[in-house]
Amino acid sequence: MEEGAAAGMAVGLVQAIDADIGDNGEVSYLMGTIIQGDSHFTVNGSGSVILLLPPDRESVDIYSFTVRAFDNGPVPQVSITNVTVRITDMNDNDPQFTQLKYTANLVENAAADSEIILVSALDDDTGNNGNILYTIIPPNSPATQYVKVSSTTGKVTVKSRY
Ligand SMILES: [Ca+2]
Ligand SMILES: [Ca+2]
Ligand SMILES: [Ca+2]
Repeated sequence: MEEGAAAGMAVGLVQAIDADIGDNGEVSYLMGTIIQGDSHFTVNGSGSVILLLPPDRESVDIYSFTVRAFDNGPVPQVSITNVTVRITDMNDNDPQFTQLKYTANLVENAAADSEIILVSALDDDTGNNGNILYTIIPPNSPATQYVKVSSTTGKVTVKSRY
């Protein structure tokens, strides 16, 4: 399931089969113990796994817990199963530069492609959601006559000799 899902949502159904008839075969469910993660989920009597709190993948990306199935017989028979919920990423984090401000010195007449500075940003999301591209803004700013930035590495270099 994706992070950002609303609390109260049913994310799955656990079902056990009991071959007995009548009360002896009527199955109910209870939340068991948490193996991994915390109490973001519960299970109702009919076996629906319910989300209690919106998950944050950057905090916890896998939840694992047991669910108990028991019949309605005078001496209930019990069975336990493991449930694992994997949280997939939503793009809910902005990239953050590792410094608020970068300062560089450059000798005059520096050759084209000389490195001026390396800027770097981090993004807590995964995959494309955390993939960072660098660009100079606004794209037509006077600086772009003289400097360029590698969109993938953040390396700022001299575009043409000053
Ligand atoms: Ca998040
Ligand atoms: Ca995320
Ligand atoms: Ca992001």
